[in-house]
Amino acid sequence: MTAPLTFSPEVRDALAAGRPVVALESTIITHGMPWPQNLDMARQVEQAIRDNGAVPATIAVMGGQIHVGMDDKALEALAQTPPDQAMKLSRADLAVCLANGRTGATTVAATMICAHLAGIRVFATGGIGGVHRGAESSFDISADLQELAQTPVTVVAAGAKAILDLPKTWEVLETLGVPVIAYGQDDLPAFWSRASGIRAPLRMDSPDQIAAAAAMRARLGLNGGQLVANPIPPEAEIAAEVIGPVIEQALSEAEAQRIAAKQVTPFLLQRIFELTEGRSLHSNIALVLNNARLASQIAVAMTQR
Ligand code: PSU
Repeated sequence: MTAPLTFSPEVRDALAAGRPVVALESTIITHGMPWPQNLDMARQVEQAIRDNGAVPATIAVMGGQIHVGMDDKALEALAQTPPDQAMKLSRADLAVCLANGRTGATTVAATMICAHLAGIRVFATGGIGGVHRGAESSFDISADLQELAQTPVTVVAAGAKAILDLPKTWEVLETLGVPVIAYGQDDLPAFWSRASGIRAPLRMDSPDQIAAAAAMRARLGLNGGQLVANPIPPEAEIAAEVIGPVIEQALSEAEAQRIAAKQVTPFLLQRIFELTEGRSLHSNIALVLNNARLASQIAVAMTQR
């Protein structure tokens, strides 16, 4: 019995030939960004990966299959799917979605599982999920953290999303034994902003070093992945003093409206988009593209080892 994987011809050929492939998630398309900017982002990210010498593999669940690599028609259909018609899939519900033949968008956690099943070692996204603010009473902690602890995929993100409790998120990752690697700076990035004021536990400055560390984890038999925290490009960042009060406002609205569980992150991202008149989305797209470029370079370095 093998996993229900359907590869695009391009991804299948690249994997068979040992060429670099970068996985991409689909929740960012269905739940993270509005139409039509989501489709535009998905296309641009795939192009950025090609421009950097790798093959993009966008992952989503449709018709009882995990699709690894999607053609433009499928990508457009997914981008047009309303959030309430696509399941937001994590480890807990991936099998249910497949068994019931429903459409599902993969979060960081589910994309890591699917990438690993497909033999893909690198994955680019925007920002991982983490410990939500107020988690001491809500217990809301993203399954992305646990997945990083158990599935051997290198995830390139601009840190965790700044709507979260970042210090607690880094503490949990440390407890889980996940290497958190700031790329090219000492500070951990904070999604829309380059600096968080929190020093990263690890720092690396080249894709080769990151590829070498992944290979060494495998040699040591260590489970789990690595998180590469790549700061947003300077020209696209929103200063922490500017985005901070906006995040606070969105959070208090979420609380007043009793938004909970899987709805929290999409609600906050949408409200911050409205409150910044689109600026947060522009930054989000810029950081995803930046992560796609670095992930491609890491994938290339991995195949050259
Ligand atoms: N990066 C973005 N936007 C997003 C996400 C990542 O720039 O919407 C998605 C990822 O799929 C991640 C999810 O796994 O947000 C986190 O959701 P939650 O906080 O509910 O675990």
